[in-house]
Amino acid sequence: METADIQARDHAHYLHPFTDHKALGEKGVRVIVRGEGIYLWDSEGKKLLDGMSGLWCVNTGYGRTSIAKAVYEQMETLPFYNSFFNTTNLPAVTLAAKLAEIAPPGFKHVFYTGSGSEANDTNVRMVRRYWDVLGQPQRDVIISRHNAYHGSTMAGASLGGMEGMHAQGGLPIPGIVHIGQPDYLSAGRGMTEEQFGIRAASWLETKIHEVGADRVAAFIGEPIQGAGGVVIPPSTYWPEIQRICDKYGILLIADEVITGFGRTGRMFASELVGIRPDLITFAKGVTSGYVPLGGVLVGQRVADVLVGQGGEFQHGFTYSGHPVACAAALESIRIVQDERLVQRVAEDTGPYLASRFASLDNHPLVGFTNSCGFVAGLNLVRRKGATLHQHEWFEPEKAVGMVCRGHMFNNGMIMRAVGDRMIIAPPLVMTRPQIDEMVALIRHCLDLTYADLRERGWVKE
Ligand code: PXG
Repeated sequence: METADIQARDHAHYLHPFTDHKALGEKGVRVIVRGEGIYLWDSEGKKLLDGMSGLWCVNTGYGRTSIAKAVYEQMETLPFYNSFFNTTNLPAVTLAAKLAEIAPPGFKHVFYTGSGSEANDTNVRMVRRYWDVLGQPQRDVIISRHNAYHGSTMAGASLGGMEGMHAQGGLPIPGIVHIGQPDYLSAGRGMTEEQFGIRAASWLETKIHEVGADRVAAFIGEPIQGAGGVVIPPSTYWPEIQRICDKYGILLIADEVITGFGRTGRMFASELVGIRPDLITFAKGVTSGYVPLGGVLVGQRVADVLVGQGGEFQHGFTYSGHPVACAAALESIRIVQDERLVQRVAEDTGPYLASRFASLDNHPLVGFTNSCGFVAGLNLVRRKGATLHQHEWFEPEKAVGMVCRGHMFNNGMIMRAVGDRMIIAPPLVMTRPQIDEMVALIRHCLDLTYADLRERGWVKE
């Protein structure tokens, strides 16, 4: 089929996620047809370097025959059976034991879902069930953060702090409240990063008092915010959050849908930022995105109540513990372990990416760069000031990030724009020479963006 035909069919029938359907129809959709390693090809034969791992998920890279084989063989043997009525299946059990082995200490149980959103819905139901069983049903409020992303189901979108999502469909649902995000760039003026970390964590304690300490069930957060623009909190933030959760006895949920399975140079980022969560949300990288799978890792404290005290938790999905998805996960995790991808990101390619990415700091359009393992971001700046908080940023209406993203894509580089912050989360298999190639490509596209913005008269020299 010709690209134009595919585009016409797409527009006629396919409603895309988070998309202005009318506007996309006018532009024409891009068609991705093939992937290998860290590269993709579109229907016109154009090669693209995928700096976003699909959508933060293709951690082991494209074209893994062994995952395809594992999936094929499982489909032949047993394509599906449910886990509801006193039944289980081999891949689901094997994966559960594997997850218990690689999870932080104290995590022995898993509840499977089909996605990260469903996993966060599960969290809402599970923490409320936990407090019910303990005889404290009034503890039903979950505290989250503005600009968080926790999915797009009713509960996922409610936990998330995206204003645009809340505005459509009467969200958040009752019992979910939000505090500010630990974003030093937008809220840390006049403080050191460390001071700001403590300040941002103190908003949790303030909110607990506002809600009433005996009403708060849990706090949820991404160790590093992903969709919100790779917001890497100050090192003081998470330990202080942990201290506050402990002080009031509230459950801590780490949403590791993006940060799980090696992205930050640890198997789970909770270990990196110094927290001991009670529940961990996962999805995406668990299967390297080859087949949908998500779930909740359940720590000792919650398991003791849910499992230890008995009674039915009336929750689950047809595809909870899907044998094919679990087979894909087992093979993806095997690759991560056998190829020592987590260690590589921690000790070799992660630090290399950090230093190469930081070299973009001297570009006239770059006001700030930072990274953690295999996530990184840079902020486009209108005019640089002497310090971070003296930079002049672009007016949001100009959507300069989107202009930059266009130049990136047209020149074979996939980088995501969140406002005027350009972010990457490359496959964990990316090598040093590929990092050089990527950073050179990003610099070239920044040059093109700069020239474009100068022509429009949007940059100050
Ligand atoms: N939690 C986090 C932290 C996520 O990043 C979800 C939950 C939901 O997972 P599912 O599988 O239901 O999509 C996510 C998903 C973006 C983008 O624009 C990020 C996600 C999804 C779609 C777009 O960066 N993350």
